[in-house]
Amino acid sequence: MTTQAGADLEQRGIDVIRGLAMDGPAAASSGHQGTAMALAPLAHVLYTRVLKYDASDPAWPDRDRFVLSAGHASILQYSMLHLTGHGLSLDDLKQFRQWGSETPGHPEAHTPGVEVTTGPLGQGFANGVGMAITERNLRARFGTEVCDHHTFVIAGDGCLSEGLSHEAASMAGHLGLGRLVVVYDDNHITIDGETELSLSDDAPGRFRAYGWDVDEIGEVANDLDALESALNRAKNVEDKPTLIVLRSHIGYPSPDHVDTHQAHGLAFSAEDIAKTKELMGIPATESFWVPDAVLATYREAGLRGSSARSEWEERNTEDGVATVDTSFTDGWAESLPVFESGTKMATRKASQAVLSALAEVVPGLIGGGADLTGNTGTTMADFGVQSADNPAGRQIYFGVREHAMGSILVGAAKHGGVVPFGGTFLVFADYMRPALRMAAISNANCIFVYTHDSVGVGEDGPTHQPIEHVMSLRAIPELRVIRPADATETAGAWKLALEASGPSALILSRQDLPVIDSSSATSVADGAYVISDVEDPQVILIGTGSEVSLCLESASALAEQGIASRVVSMPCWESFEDLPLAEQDVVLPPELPTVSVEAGITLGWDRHADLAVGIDRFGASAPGSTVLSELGMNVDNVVSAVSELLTVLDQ
Ligand SMILES: Cc1ncc(C[n+]2csc(CCOP(=O)(O)OP(=O)(O)O)c2C)c(N)n1
Ligand SMILES: [Mg+2]
Repeated sequence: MTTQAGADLEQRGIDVIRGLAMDGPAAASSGHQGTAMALAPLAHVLYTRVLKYDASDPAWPDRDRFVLSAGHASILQYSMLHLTGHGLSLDDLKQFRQWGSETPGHPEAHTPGVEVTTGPLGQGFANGVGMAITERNLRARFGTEVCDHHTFVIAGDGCLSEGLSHEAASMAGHLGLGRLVVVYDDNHITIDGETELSLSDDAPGRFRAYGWDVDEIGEVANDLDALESALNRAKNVEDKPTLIVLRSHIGYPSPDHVDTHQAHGLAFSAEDIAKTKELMGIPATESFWVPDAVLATYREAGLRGSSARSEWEERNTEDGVATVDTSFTDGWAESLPVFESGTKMATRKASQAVLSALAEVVPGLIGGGADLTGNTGTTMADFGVQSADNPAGRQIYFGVREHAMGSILVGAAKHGGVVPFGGTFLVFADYMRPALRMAAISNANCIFVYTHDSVGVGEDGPTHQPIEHVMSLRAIPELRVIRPADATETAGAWKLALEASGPSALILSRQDLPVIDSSSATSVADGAYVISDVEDPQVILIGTGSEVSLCLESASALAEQGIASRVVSMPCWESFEDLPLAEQDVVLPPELPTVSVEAGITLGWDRHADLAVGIDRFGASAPGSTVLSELGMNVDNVVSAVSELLTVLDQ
């Protein structure tokens, strides 16, 4: 039973959160108080009555996951992390949105207690689906002794409007994904104004049709017990995800701005803030007011999971080290396959062979394709298909949902305990680009498998032939883009992706490529290496992927003309550029002219090459080898480009 004094203290806590929700944005002269204020009771209930966590160890693997998909309301999450003792100080709150602070504008995964980086609407929703898939999968495979928790998401009108949430909701419904609880903050307001300007979905009906459990709890945004019972009921739904539809009032209890779109993000004036605080009965002109009694109750709540955590640790660690590694087994890299030189194999096929060889020894690998599973070599034949009936299945059929696949991988990676991968055609990386960016920003260890990597795709034509894609992926900071030259380098690419931190994109061919004598799996980690050399090279040909063998052929043709050339395979710009300059110079001595050859746009190649041979137009429908050759990916064209460059340099 909650006593009156207890109830008063809880209400005071909520007032404090609402005060902080106004003070943070006011101090920064930017930020979003409206939803943070309205949802203060929900956050209070989550952190004091529902979530399983131990603030003294925000990384405890078996904690409940909480995702603020409506990331603009970050001040709400920061306030809770401060109050519950996750390590954010009151000074951190005062530094809201300032350079170098732990309280950036939108939640970033590096802040302790923030599970995923959110802000682009819909991402957190889909990340939550990825987390819930992962939790259920690990629970089914390793038991509740190891993994036994829930995923909670707060999503707003914006999140539910984005196509991404539709994809992810459809997938979660299909999978009967229990223990995923999404609270829909149904406040009828977005930035432009009332939702009726642009949105008239029947969201509950839509989610029911997706196969969700839907609970329309209505006008209870300030009713702590109603919120608690809805969350606890939803938490116990094991066979479906739950959408709790909560009618809230943005900006509540501001006397002037409640239910207005101005409450969303227009900073309240000092007067607005004072009036609102007065109404709540807290010091009207004191900023960042947190009385000791309030702090003490939240700090106590912050330890609510501490005994569960220590029991978990007793079961699952020895001398502080985890006894079960759900991701890797010792010596896994010894299982990487070796490919016979002289044979021919598409790198997508080689990638499938690598995945098949690693699946047993890298138990963390879970994933599949977006309805192109066989085509992209992302089959895990012997490990079961993920479904409501078989949550232990490691093969995930993502369906034709590239964007959700990307964000689910990010959620899975940030959940931890798995190494998620997902495949589609390279050209469709565009459909999931926002997720790639989020993977990179949040350093998520996921592997994106992109096949059919050039106009070599052939007959499907220009809509299916990537042109600008490889370079545009390289433009994303912190994303490792690896385009192996052959099967051997493909094994090296997987090793690099699995050992490195952060996301990797593997760029693989549809067409067969020769397995090159001198290619090296280990050198992939260096990003670029000399794959064929001569005594005194006059020029260096730099190739990636399928164009490395073209460079080798071109080097032979150049030799016949008396031009001595070195060939460098450059599977990964990012790794190469991480090498000290002196080591880069050994591969590409600055005094030697360089020509790059890549079946994609030339934009950007001036970084490493004096002349770029590439394809700066859309492709065409014809057999792949024809399109490649017609668009300049042939020995004659490379040889004449080199001759031209050497002539110019001679003048
Ligand atoms: C993908 C994306 N598009 C646009 C925005 C800019 N934006 C931030 S919040 C918001 C809409 C807010 O509506 P809602 O989700 O209902 O949040 P509320 O105003 O109710 O807090 C928009 C458009 C964004 N963050 N992400
Ligand atoms: Mg809204």
